Amino acid sequence: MSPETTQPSSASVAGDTPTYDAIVIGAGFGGLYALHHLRDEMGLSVRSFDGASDVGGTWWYNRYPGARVDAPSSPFYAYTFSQELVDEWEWPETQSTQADVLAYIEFVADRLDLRKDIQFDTFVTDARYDEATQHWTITSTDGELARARFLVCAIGALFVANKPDYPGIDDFAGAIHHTGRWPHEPVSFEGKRVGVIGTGSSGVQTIPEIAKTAEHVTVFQRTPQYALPARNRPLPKEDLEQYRRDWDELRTSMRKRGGWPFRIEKHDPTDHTAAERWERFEEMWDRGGMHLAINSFNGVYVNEDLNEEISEFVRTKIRSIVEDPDTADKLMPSYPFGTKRLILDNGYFEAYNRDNVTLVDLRDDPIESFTETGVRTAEGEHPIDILVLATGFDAVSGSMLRLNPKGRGGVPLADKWSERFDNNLGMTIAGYPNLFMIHGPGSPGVFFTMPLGAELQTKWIESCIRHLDDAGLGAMEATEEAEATWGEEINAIANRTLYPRANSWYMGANVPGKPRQFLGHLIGSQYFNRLTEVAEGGFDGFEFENRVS
Ligand code: N01
Repeated sequence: MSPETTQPSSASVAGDTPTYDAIVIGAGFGGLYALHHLRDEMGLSVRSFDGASDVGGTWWYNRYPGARVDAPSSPFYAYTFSQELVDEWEWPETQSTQADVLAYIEFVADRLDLRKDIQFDTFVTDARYDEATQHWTITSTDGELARARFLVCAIGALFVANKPDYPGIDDFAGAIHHTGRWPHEPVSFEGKRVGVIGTGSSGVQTIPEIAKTAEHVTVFQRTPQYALPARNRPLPKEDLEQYRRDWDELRTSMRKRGGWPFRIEKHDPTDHTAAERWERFEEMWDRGGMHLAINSFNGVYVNEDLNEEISEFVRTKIRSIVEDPDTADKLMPSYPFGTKRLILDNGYFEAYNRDNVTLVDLRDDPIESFTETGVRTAEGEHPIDILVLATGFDAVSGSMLRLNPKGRGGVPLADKWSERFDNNLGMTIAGYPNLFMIHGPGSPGVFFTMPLGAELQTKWIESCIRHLDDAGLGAMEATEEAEATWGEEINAIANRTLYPRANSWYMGANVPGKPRQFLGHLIGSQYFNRLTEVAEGGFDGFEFENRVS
């Protein structure tokens, strides 16, 4: 599909720079909803920009073989605001593929006529706030793009690729593909020796797919992972019809239950013997998806003993699937279950039973360097033709730091965030008036269903804009005191759980030198109630400025 770039319809011009009420950066789930809502529901002039050639955001970039939503998704990993969209889209499987999610996003863009207000192939490299005019100006490498009163950064929680800098990696003569920047033309693994570094969600999804055609796959694993069987299956038509009929109610449940509509079956572990608990683990494993984590027993993420029991249960499962005991040993995870992103697998552990898949445990046999033709580890050479980097992202804060907006006094965000990602409500930053983040640090982001989270955050942006306009005000920004309190709240919630025990990207631990700070709000329902309370209570924790013009 070729992207459309039209001239904006309702902008004014200051000097040579088109000026809007709002600029949205990003045309993924978050940015598209923000464009629709601010433009169509609020009547604002809005211009969107995206570095990609079409809509989709994460789903435009992450097109590696095997890419799927890492949750049982259909039809809930989608927009919830429109019954028409729910009625018109057919989801074929319970765990949607990347291609299906992207097709859905393209359908929504068509249906809401969004592309006419998006400038594609335009990577925004800078954003500056002008205190005198209370406007943001954004630029690309080609020069000034636009100005607006409000800047919405929907630039992706998982966007900035994390690339390892092993000695000699640039000397490797074969193709290198990062899962988060996968080529749009097909990549053939037929007859190729493939090295895969990384065994997070992306690696676990792609390794079994690549192994189907490659001559050989060598997996370089730094940390073994818990992965649960996805049990993906066709979504029965009658289930989809039922969801459509119950949509209003389901949507309300999603809002209250962490983004998914299903009631959690609350079992107290102390009401059961160890044998009964094990039996229930088996039942949840057979059901597949996230059931083991969310429906087995209360307290999986806080109760160390229960967590160790589930951890051992999954280790037992891995041992029962992987035939070679030495390989199985290397695959044994040791951190608390669920404290790195839980992974849904479609044949990952089984892939190690193939003759053409080898596992290198980097804890015992670290990578020393790359050569033109392969990887040299402590124990020897691994010749490869193609290198796949499934090494993740500088998550959540990375894309804001790459944009590095300049706020009051021209202060770059990178200065403010050099040691902590201070912000208020995961959406606003002291010193950066009228700038809003979707899925920023300290918001539920990946811990909630992201399309619904973006809808609810955008509704809050609406209440901010209405508050300003109703009172004749020009700008609002978080106070530093509110940021400090918010940071303490986020940490307090995380510290009540086992999450901080793992070296995860949730903690910023995957990127060398990144401040160690829990990056999300773990209780989505509480978070969104809080947004409503702040708006209805007159925006405690914010400062306001009169409008200058
Ligand atoms: O990235 P990851 P991902 N040398 O950071 C390893 C979402 N997602 O792309 O664990 C060697 O999880 C790293 O090792 P370690 C999902 O939320 C969504 O897989 O840090 N190895 C790890 O094994 C997910 O959580 C969908 O020790 C290195 C791997 O690379 C998030 O994206 C689909 C290394 C990175 O795992 C990120 O997943 C897929 C190095 N220098 C993903 N650096 C959906 O469908 C890193 N690693 C929505």
